[in-house]
Amino acid sequence: MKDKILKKIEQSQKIAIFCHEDPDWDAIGSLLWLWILLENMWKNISLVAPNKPSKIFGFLPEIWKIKSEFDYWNYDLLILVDCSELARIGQISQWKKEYFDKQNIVVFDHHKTKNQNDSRLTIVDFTATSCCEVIFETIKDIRKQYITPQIATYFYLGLTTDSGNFRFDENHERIFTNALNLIKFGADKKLITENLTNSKSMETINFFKILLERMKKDWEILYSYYDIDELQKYNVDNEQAWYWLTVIQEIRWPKIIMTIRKNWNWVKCSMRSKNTDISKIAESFGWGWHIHAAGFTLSIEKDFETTINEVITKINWMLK
Ligand SMILES: [Mn+2]
Repeated sequence: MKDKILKKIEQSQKIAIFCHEDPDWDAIGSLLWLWILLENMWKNISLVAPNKPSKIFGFLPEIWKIKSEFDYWNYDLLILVDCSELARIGQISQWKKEYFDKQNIVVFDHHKTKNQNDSRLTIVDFTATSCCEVIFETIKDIRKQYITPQIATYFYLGLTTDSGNFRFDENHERIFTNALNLIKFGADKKLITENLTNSKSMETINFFKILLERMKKDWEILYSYYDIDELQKYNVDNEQAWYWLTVIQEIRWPKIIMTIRKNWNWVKCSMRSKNTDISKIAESFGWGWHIHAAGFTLSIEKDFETTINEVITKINWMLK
């Protein structure tokens, strides 16, 4: 399959690459490495993220190449990274479902999905910590020559962030072997540490303070919430607001920590856990992902507060 997929990419001339909504580091790394590689092959490439990437990616020289619009032209190939389902690329796929039915689609992913589409060429390994790891393992033996230091840096980006800086309960031997190999390929670890870990803006910390003040404990769950309309006031975006979740993960007791975010008539819940399989909880809401990082979206029936209470009660009940 690896060789078949790589040949398909090599034989295509006009290619569009998509990642999921609210792109994270892994999604951005998975998009940009392909751009660097394919542009070197003189191909015609479009990079698409359903919404504008966060300011935190600003230090990456190629970030401006990622667009939030798609032209629906004739492409030889579409590639999905860090997601397998078209629903994850949001409005772009929902407006013109029939367009996507007719396209050749390749998928690189590490999320558990219910609706596997067999007509696509897919490499989905949900035991992998990141999509960057999936792509790196796909090419490292059979297309070694593709991995430039810049590309190795992008892979390292996905590897380190999706593993919570090598803290999560993953396959340690696999992830450290991949990290070491990426360093050998020239990955710039210093660039990533300086711009990713030690680079929070004061606005990010001020918003973090708001989320701390709202933080609530309900039996096994520790959570906080915000309305995306508030972000503008604090001059932060969703990815910066995410900082809350990374810090709170360091508290010992809760089984689950959760960020609850209101977007118009929708509530998006992102969960993290240490020893509890939360992918099953997310599945019960019709979504999924990983054992220790999962999420789901649901519509608001009454109001934001009622929805929060219903979600927390349901999850606590499932934990019993
Ligand atoms: Mn990922």
